[in-house]
Amino acid sequence: MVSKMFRTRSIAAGIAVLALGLAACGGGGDDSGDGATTGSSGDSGGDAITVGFSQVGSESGWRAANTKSIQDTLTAENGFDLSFSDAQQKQENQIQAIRSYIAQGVDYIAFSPVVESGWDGVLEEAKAAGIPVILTDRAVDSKDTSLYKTFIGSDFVKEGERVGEWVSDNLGTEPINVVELQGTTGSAPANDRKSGFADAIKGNPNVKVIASETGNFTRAEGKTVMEGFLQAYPDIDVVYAHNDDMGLGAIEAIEAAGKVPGKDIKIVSIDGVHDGMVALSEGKISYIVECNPLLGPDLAKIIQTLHDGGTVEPRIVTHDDAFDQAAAIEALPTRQY
Ligand code: GYE
Repeated sequence: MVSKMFRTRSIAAGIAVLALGLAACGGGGDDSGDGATTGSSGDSGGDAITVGFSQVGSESGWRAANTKSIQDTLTAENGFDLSFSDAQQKQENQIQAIRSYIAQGVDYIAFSPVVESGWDGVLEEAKAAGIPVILTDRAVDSKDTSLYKTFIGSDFVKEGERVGEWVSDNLGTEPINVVELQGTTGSAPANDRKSGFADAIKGNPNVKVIASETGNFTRAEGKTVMEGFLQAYPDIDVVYAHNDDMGLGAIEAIEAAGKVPGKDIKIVSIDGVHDGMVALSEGKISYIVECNPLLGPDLAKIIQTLHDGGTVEPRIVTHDDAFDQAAAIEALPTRQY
């Protein structure tokens, strides 16, 4: 269990001070939060480390797994007093939450920025208050990197590239029309997954992206955008969805239009959440590059390291796998999310 919880390989290299007293994390059991807008894991004794966490929202299966990982790890049992808030995909809600954590005087602030731009002001306020900030999952474009201690999360450009390479190698042996379902406009994963994919296919003239629109990382919007694509373009061969949920929405739209996902139109996506992996195992999705949402244990280690006076690398990249149908069938029984 413990080794699973700490499966992120690169973390060992990223953290200067190791051997942290977190072996018992994963005992979990604290289910404060559960979707509430704000919540604290409550009384955890005088010397608990107080952490304010501002989450993006609850837009996807990935996000649900990420929230659970954070809430299950930053528990009173593990020495933390967590205040958790859900910004419902709105930057102004995140800024407000961060300001309230500053006002409360928490020991640490962590957040997953919904978009990349527009954070300098509030990050400067946190810095002036002497509260270290940790970015989890998504990046900010602030030039002043002293505004945060580290950014832990996946390499989204690489994820897009891996999907693009797979499409180019496996489907681009003949001319194909691709439609792209982008993530939330202005978010790091949408920007990076788009550019990574575009880079990977640019050497193959067979692969053409004929339309690209945001589905905001949700199943419902992925479905609606795909319905529009199906009406506008009679000759779609491949859907590139920036996350599984939008791919699953696209499946619904394709089936409603009387076509067979995985045969008439192939789908490739990113995340590797349970429902996506099931669709992959059934052949409805053709390929998934994983994005690991289980950042809670690493976040706990980072905070504990800083708290003990240690230093952390400014960028910690998590490890992601990739799956085709056979790999999904094999992986599904033991997946944690
Ligand atoms: O891929 C998507 C979620 O930021 C990596 O956000 C995360 C993305 C994830 O909504 O499903």
